[in-house]
Amino acid sequence: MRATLRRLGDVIPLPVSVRPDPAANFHLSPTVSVSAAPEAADIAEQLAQLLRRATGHPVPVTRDGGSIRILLEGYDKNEAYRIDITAESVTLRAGTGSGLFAAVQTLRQLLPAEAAEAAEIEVVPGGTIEDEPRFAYRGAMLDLARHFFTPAEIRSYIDTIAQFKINHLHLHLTDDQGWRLEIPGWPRLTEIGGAEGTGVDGAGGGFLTRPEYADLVAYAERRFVTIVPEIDLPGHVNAAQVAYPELTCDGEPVGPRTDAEVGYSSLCANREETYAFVEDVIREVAALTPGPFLHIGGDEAFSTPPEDYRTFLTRVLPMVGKYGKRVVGWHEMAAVDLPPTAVPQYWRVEPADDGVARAARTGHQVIMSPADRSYLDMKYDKDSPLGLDWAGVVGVERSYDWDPAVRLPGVGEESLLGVEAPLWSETLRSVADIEFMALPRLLAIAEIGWTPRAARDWSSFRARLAGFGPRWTAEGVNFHRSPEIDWEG
Ligand code: NGO
Repeated sequence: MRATLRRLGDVIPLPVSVRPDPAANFHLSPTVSVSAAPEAADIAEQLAQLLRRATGHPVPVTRDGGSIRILLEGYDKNEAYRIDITAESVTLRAGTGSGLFAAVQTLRQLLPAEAAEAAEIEVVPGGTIEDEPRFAYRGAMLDLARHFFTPAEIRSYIDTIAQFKINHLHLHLTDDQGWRLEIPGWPRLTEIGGAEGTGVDGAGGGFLTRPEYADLVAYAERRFVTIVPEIDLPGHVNAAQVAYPELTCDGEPVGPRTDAEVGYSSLCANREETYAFVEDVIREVAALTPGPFLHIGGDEAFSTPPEDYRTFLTRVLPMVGKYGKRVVGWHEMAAVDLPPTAVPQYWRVEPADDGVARAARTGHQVIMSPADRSYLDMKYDKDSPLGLDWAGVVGVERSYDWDPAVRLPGVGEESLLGVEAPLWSETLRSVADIEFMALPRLLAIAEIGWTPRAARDWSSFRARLAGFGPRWTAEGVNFHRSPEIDWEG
């Protein structure tokens, strides 16, 4: 690999302010060390591990006096941080753990990719970075229903997204093909809905036990990622109805499905059994989830008559609040009057009068995930071996060159909670497949969510992205070598 000194601004997402000082490069000597107060000790250890891997040096962690210092002070704004790099020291400063974690992710990108490179360049570029996010919510979504990914595979995706300051992982846990989270009192959901062969084309199978889910939440929390669980209702419920035929309107059994059709299944809005089931599920998922959000789906309920859809949501939306969570739902949910804190997630390609702008006018915050820009499961081009193309093909420039605050009339900057990049798994089977679809487009969505609009520019992004080629190659990451990028190395 060709070793080149990184420039201070070679970071994705691009920081708000970058002031290089080439006379002040910091030397990664064998005695490099990290210090932090006890409250930031875990972040210090995470940084030390990155440094050990990047340099091969021992990198001890101490309470104070390290050549790299982590200070929990100043910048009381959530996730804001500052990094000062001089010839003598590196200082990371933030008023919150999330800010310090963000600072570590920035510094990580300025380190050599591996020890062999470190032996050649030996320095981190000097200067000062000051930074804070544009949006509070920067999300990625993984579909566990169409293809189940194991806890280890999900952890790997958490590691990937956290590097780019994505701070929410939305898990699509249930759909027509499978049910992927254990729910007390409803064992057949996962015994049947998580059995071998429950996935598109019968691939895979599996589900998360409650301890496994709790471990994932904790793993994500250590990386300042909040898990957002989704139980898709009232449509996309065939797996639940296979397990419990009493959840259909006529009580007749239905067969398992491994095709990728949508819109054929629905819970029955006029049966009390429906609400007993939904309340059990929402209560259990809320109890397992420390984060503030619970996603109830609401999309593509084509076989739920509109009146029943309203009846259903009017009963179910308050349940989420009752168990202490803020409800998120796909934009179809905005057809009904929403509780004040409810968050519609917009995934449409063409604007339509679907209530999202009306919700924004009445003070609701919106998550933007337009499929033609932010869906990581769309093909890159017509020859992509994986992915779908119903929203068109989405190359890297297309995923980067749009702005969420002007996407939908009536939904401006102040109405946005943030952006999310969903990854649906109809065509995916492995971590290598996830990486291939997410990298590099996830970085485009990450930068849209973090960097101020005025500072963003495709040619700058394209040039910074090129530098990840050698890094990902060294790490064995299966990224898509998009022809729009002049990959280095
Ligand atoms: C749609 C649909 C999903 C599909 C996905 C594939 C939403 C919100 N519902 O997005 O069921 O898996 O497209 O791209």
